[in-house]
Amino acid sequence: MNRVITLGEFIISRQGDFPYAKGELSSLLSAIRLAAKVVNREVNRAGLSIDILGSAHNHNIQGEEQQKLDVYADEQFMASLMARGEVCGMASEENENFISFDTPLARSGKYVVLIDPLDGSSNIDVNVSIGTIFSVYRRISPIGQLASLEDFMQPGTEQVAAGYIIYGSSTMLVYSTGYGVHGFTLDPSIGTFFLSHPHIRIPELGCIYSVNEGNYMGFDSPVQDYINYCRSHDNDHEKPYSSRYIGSLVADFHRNLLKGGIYMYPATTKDPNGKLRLLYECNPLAFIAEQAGGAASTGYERILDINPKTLHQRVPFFVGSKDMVERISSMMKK
Ligand code: AHM
Ligand code: MG
Repeated sequence: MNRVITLGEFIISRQGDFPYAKGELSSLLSAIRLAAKVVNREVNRAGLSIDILGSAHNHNIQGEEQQKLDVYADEQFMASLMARGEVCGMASEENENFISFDTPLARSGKYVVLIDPLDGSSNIDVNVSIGTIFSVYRRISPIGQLASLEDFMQPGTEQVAAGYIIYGSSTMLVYSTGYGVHGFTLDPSIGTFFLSHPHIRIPELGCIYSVNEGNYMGFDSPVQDYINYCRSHDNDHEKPYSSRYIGSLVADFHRNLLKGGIYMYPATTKDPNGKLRLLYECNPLAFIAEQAGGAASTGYERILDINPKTLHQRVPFFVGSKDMVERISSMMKK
């Protein structure tokens, strides 16, 4: 009998990819899977529960208003990761500093996790898809000690795993451990993720561009030129590309990953480093994009090569189909 493989079965079947890991990475991914299901339950009933909808009346380190679900998701992922003992610390978009898990079990953990627990959360109240983005690194500090800043400040090339969960019309978990990209869809009736999108490959050339065009006047002229190229009949598609921008990074990225396209959050005169965070948003999605045959760049350098300077560093971000990212990068370098 043919049965679709579950995420749990898939993770176990791939343990051989990491002979050094002895199952710890599998356990870590299982912790993320569990927290994703808990967060998914709350996201799905967000409109029903006055306890969970709306603002938490706090601001995160970037001065942005936190939604109650941001805080809830952050706590769920942290609790789930802490319980397993594979992870010695976590850094989150929601917290100013990284958190070392100070238990004997966690001190012996080999990994750190960086996470945007609920990206696009300003969309929660209007029922638009949102997501979780995560990234896993091997620690640099000695096992047995508390996690230290250097564990979190590694270039994206050092990621051992990265992925995202999209809470959309269906909920999916998409991840890579450096051996291709695989997508799993949650069957909510039994609470199990099933392999629905094995070996995802992004088309090398797409015809979708995703950018907040309200910022057009503040973009550098090569970015404006590229947008005009996308809109013109004289592009490689010989008709205007489609403009699609949800304003929810995971949803925009996911669509472009499957259909082919480019997501852009460039520098603007107001925000010279763009809006998105290198460690929580750009690196994990760049890792997924490259693993699927795509590319990710600031326009001047490969995202994964950047040596981070601060935990909450922002960078301009162009990600998606390889030919499209290469085209805008070559226009910016001229
Ligand atoms: P967040 O991490 O505070 O949710 O912000 C990130 C979000 C992305 O999901 C989205 O692509 C972008 O911000 C939208 O920004 P803008 O409204 O400036 O277009
Ligand atoms: Mg975010």
